[in-house]
Amino acid sequence: MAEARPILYSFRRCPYAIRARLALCQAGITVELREVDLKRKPAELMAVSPRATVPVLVLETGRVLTQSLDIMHWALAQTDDAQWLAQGDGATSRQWVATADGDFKHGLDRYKYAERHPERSQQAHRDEAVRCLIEPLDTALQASGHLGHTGPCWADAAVFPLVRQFAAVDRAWWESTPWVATRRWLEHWQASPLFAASMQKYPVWQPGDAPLRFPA
Ligand SMILES: N[C@@H](CCC(=O)N[C@@H](CS)C(=O)NCC(=O)O)C(=O)O
Repeated sequence: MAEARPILYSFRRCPYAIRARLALCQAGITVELREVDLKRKPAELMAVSPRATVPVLVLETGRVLTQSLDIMHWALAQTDDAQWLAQGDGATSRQWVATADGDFKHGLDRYKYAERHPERSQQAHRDEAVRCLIEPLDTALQASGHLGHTGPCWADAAVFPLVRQFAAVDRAWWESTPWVATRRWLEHWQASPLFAASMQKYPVWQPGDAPLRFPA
């Protein structure tokens, strides 16, 4: 009989789903992954989470986690060998992530889809994102190379997928920028086995499909 596992509704490129998958991998938790087509959300997802954003984690108990940060913290509360929770000073880490998910994401979306936001130039949107996150992040990373006390913490894993998206909008420009510590930090995360495991490709889930394990 197939073993019951938590079910993760996910979308491969979504930065919030990436942070959730990073934490699940880091904690060594295996889930059943259901890749979602965001234009055709499955009824099963809508039934457990009416807002139906991804990621969503449905635990064996029936408890439903609909926020990526809740999934990260749930996973790391099970197993946290590298001390991602303890490494991240609570208030400071929460502030980094709040800025990344708030003002930075606002600027990132407008920089990435500048044609939909002609009220300002693409560069003005990019500058906004740089000012609120990239510059302070670079200062912090110059000191230690990560956001935790003596090593990476959950905030590194939560912020990194959004910075990855930002860097990818104009790779040549990003490579020319002076934020060496941030570029190095991004490269380190992108080259990590954890990220590779988190980015495995899955076909879009259909009801009745055989369960697919994540990580594979
Ligand atoms: N606050 C949520 C945000 C999740 C989110 O916005 N996910 C996007 C994909 S990157 C989504 O599901 N968009 C589809 C929609 O909003 O209908 C979290 O941290 O999990």
